[in-house]
Amino acid sequence: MTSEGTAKDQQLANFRVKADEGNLTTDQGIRVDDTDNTLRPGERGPSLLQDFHFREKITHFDHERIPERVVHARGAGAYGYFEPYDGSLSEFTKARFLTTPGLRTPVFVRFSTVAGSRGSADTVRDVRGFATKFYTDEGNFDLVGNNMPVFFIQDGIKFPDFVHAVKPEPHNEIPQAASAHDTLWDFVQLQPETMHMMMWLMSDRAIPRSYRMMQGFGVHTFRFVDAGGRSTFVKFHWKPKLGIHSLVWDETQKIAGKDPDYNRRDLWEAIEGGDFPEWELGVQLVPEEDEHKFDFDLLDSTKIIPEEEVPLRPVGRLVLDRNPDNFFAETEQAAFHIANVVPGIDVTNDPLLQARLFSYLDTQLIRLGGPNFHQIPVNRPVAPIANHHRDGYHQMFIHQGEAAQHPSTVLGGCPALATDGSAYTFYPQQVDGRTIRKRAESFGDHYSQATLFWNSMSVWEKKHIVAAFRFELGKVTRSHIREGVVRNLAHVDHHLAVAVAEGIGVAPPERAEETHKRSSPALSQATDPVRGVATRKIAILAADGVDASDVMLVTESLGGRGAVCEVLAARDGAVQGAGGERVEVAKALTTTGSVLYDAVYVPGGDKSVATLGEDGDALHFITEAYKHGKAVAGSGAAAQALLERAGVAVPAEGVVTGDAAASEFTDAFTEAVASHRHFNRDSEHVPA
Ligand code: HDD
Repeated sequence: MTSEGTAKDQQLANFRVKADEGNLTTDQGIRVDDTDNTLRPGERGPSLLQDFHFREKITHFDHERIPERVVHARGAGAYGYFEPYDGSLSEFTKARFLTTPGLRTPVFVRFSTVAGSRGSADTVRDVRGFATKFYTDEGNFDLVGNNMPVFFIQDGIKFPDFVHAVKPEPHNEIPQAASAHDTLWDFVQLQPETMHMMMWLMSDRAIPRSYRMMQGFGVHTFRFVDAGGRSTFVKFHWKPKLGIHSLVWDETQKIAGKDPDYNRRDLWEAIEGGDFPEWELGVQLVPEEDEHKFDFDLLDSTKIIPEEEVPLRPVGRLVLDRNPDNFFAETEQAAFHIANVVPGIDVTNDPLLQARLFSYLDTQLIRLGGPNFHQIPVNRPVAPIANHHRDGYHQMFIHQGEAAQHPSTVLGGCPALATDGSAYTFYPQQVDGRTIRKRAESFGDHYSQATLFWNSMSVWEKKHIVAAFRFELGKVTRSHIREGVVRNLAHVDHHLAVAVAEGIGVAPPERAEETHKRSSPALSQATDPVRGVATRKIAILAADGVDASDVMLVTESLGGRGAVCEVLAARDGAVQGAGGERVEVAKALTTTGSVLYDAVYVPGGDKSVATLGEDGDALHFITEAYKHGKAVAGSGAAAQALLERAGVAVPAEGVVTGDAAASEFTDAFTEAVASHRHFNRDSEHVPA
């Protein structure tokens, strides 16, 4: 993609190095005429130490890796911009990038999984990171959030324990990128504060269909500060324009093998194709004086503020419109830090947040090899930098001047302190108390919001959650850990605890505990009103003799509404239509799978349908798509019979049959795809 010409793009342009021009040289600029043979005395002699090109090439290669992130190692990033809708937020914050209508602030966003190594699969059950660096004209603001609004622990001092628990076990480094093992669940049973987050992790939120289809949350309560110094508590939310959609657990495990880069590829291809992903930023605002009006503590990151209690206020939009030029230089070297705040935004006493204020800078120092990582192009602010920080590993700036200190007459008092009100000032919070290691009592309720989440789920969401608990705990080898988790679940919901216990060979809790009946509809993916076929992938199964006009009608109709239609056949190349037409094949069936598509269509053409009926890959493709709740369509009697042979119920929700030339058919198929999945149509087929 071409750059949008933001200040950040102009800055980055100075660092781009073209790989497709000039002569091959060493790092010293000396031209090289042979990079395939080491220097040696005689054709069969030993390699010589004086071969500087060979030594330099190998040395550089040996040093190519940097330590991967200790968490969130696996990720994908993109550039774009943020634009506020209007200036109305200036009542609460003086942050210019949030309050200047029409001001486009360049951003870099990195999405990630948490537990897996850098080379692990994208579609594992995990939290997703959603980290945004705003290159504002007042300095960088990093909103380092996740796709879930709460966290596992309340105090950051527990973070190493939690991460050690979820990472592969230390003796054999198994399992990779998976929470289904003893140490994680042992931590969970012993730390009931994890329960709310575990509900989110066992829900479909942990297996997003796409980074473009997931929410983001700042998680903590932050502060806004207005021009007059008044503070308001704020929670940040990102809502995806394409709706909040997830995969199916069975599907994710198969995708992990068929396309481990599934989410990364999806983001890359959408941006390359001009389908720029978009989110709306919303905020929940709580006046300072209302701090204690909730039945939970605003400083407790294991709690949400239900949207029904404090509605979301839309602020602006985030658009990602450019892929990085180089993964390592940009995405891998991107360094986020929760302490990167700009005037108008401040932190709170949330003990999880406070720990993060230390951890992120510390981790970048080891990961990026010294204190000058802010000079790496992706991390550089577009706001000017001027200070007396000097030297250090990888210093890229050539600082001029005969002094590096403040105060200094040699430098004439420069750089000058900002005394005109433009400097960052901390909110003058009153702090008083005795030094103590103690959690506030207001952090003591670990179950009510886990129950709230459970109560808010639709039937199919509840089924998926039960199935997830059963899967995860089914892999736990120690029975006392399984029992401990069920005991915790009994405080969340009796039916949930019983359903999980029954699946994992644990005695179900006998007595139902008293739990509340409140719910928050905004928590359910089933109530998400956003629907659409844009960028959805539709597989068209074909063989020689296919009705080419069916293929064309569906491709034009759904393609015209933004879907991506691909013809799949036994072999790559092309198939011949019933009328002799050439129908291009996008992929051979053996190189792909139903799990990589959102819907499947079988066009008419008796010979084509008969051939597909003989093809195990094609039949499996249809059966599996149906099992995963996807839209399935067929044109003509033969195609309908083929669907039925593959186990598809006709009629059923999300199953469309009929004449491709009829607008009712394409409209119904469009509607079925737009609904994302059809989990209600046949519970026997739904993996629950
Ligand atoms: Fe963290 C990375 C999000 C708690 C310590 N974290 C990291 C990233 C995200 C988050 C999205 C990846 C950024 C990127 O793409 O480079 N972390 C969160 C959220 C948390 C949270 C939403 C809770 C609300 N994190 C948290 C705690 C600690 C850390 C409590 C330590 C006390 N996180 C780190 C880290 C990482 C990191 C070790 C690893 C790599 C990095 O920072 O740059 O410093």
